[in-house]
Amino acid sequence: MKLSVTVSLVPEAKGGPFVFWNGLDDACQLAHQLGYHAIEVFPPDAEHPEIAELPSILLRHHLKLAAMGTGAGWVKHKLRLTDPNPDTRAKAVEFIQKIIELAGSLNAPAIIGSMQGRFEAPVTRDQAMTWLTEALNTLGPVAEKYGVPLLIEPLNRYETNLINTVEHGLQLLSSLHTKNVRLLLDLFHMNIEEVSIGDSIRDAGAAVGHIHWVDSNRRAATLGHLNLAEAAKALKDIDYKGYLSAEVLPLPSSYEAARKTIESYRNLILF
Ligand code: LER
Ligand code: MN
Repeated sequence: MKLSVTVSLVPEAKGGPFVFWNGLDDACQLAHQLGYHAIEVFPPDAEHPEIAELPSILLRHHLKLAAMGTGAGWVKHKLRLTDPNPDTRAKAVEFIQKIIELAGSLNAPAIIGSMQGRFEAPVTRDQAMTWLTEALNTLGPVAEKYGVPLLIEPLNRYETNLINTVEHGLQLLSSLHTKNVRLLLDLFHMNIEEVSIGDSIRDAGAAVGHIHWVDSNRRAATLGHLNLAEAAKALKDIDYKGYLSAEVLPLPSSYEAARKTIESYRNLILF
């Protein structure tokens, strides 16, 4: 398993669970110094000027891109894949497609979390799931051209009423034409929604494409009350080889959150 840390370039997401907020160079410098293999970037959109420098900044700091988030499509631009308005849905697909292409050109997958949206009457769950399925069937093959999967993240019930659990995620994956979509499992959301984090990871098995390595209170691993040893064992049981990414609050500071995560990785994963 490899270790990644999150960087937000989106001021509107302030207060969100991202470790670094002071630009890509600052984040990469600290990430490399602490021993991370990669960063996960949350950009405002694919055309953001700082993003143009991402390849050279990664090279300079000997880091890879682990994944790229698409959540700014919702937070900043109010786009969602299950919006009742067809124009908004089309713009949401286009927004995500550009991030898939950008991340894909750096061999990394894009993440669909909050962009899955939520349904409200008169839209039914079936209707929203049809729209989500159509979008994933369009976007999965785009990622495939770059040899990377597309990631869909189950979120807790306060953030979506569509994909909340591994079970929902696996049902969704089995209903798709594309076979290029994998699950992003976020321990914070799993702690709220799953019966057993370890068993759910084992159920997901080869469908796991990425992990948000975070504690129960969304602070860095070991700063909450999750049984991280159980999660680590389950990831070893399924022979997971992907990234554990610290999508955590910058508490007590960005540096400490990043350092605590490295410590948990050394004690639980490399152990
Ligand atoms: C949101 O709660 C989250 O976990 C992010 O990874 C999704 O965009
Ligand atoms: Mn997450």
